[in-house]
Amino acid sequence: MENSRRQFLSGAILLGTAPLTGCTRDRSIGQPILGDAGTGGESRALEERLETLGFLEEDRAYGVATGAGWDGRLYTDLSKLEPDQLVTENDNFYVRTRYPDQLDPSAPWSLRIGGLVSQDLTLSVEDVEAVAVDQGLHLLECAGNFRGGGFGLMSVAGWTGAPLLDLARRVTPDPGASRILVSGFDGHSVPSANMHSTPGASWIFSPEDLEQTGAFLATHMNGEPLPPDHGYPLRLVVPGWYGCTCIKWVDEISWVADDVAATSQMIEFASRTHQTAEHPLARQYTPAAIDQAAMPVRVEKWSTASGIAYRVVGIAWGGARPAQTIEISFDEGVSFDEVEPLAPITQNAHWSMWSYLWQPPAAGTYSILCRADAGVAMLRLDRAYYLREVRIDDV
Ligand SMILES: Nc1nc2c(c(=O)[nH]1)N[C@H]1C(S)=C(S)[C@@H](COP(=O)(O)O)O[C@H]1N2
Ligand SMILES: [Mo]
Repeated sequence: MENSRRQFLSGAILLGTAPLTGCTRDRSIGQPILGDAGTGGESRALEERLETLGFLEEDRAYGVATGAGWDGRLYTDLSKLEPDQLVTENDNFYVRTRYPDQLDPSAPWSLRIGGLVSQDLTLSVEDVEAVAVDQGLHLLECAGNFRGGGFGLMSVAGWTGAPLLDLARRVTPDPGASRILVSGFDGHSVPSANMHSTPGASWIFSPEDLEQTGAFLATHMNGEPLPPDHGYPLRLVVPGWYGCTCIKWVDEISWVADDVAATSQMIEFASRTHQTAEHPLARQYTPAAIDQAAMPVRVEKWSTASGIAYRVVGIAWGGARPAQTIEISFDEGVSFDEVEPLAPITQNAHWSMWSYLWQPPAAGTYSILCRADAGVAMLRLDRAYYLREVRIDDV
């Protein structure tokens, strides 16, 4: 580390960036830093942005909804992210499963709260809206996010919603009822061409899961009513957990017994949520939480006084608390160097941005990998899940 740090520092001097004042190792990604070389210093050294390089083997059309039903998709273009533009607009927010053609958006909606309870309760959307509050920015990521799709099954929005646990507790559960099933409409006339075979979108949570994550039933997204494809009129958001738990078109909250069977959705997503097996019982599932993750979102090519330089811009997300450092590797993880945080945020409910000034030693194809500080849970980073490749022709 000492060695690569020195190399980085000499590289920074070569590029004429500002000295890395205040750049100590004990700050968090996303915390404000005085004298951050990622802003003023860089812009002085980097004269003109010549182009933005695409990543290899990523080939989607971004920002357009395609397909229908379960196979309907929209991939968000993450290359456009800026520290002051972290929120994804509604029509650019990723879609996994489009509005069910068997639903009628103008028909009245009812939410049934029942199961093992003394008496069921039915709420209207207006009843939920009456207790919905601003929930802040939260990231959603599909557990099946993948390289070919530019990892674009991931977006951030500002949400309004009602705490799920408060709604569930409007009824009185029976003594044996200790878990909560959230279920959504899942009827599509067109069957899925590929993996999705089992209809029924539902997930079972413990009250503690719902409490700790602050899970809420969303009514609005970025200040607008939920768009049809995003679960209109009610959808679950489980902050910090994979999208497969964030049931759309929610019509039922049900108290269930502790030994209840896992739902087909939980079994279908068992490997993608990193379960050790397709467990038969709901209580055997570990939280479908997103570990600390990080990846580049674009590689910019710049001219400088002394030639060509590259600026890698990336994001960090997931994890229970902000990582202290994010490091980047261009040699299949042999050596790593620390990136510079770009924008201050105070929490890690969504992504934060970083940048890295890069002088590739030679033309060629480079794989880019990231990691966080040792001791942080980062299962997908450990597995090189977010590997991206870039081709450099000019150094
Ligand atoms: N009813 C229903 N809810 C669902 C799904 C579904 O197929 N049906 N897909 C889930 C998955 S896998 C993901 S990643 C998120 C996607 O939410 P979005 O399309 O609003 O981004 O919705 C979840 N909720
Ligand atoms: Mo997903």
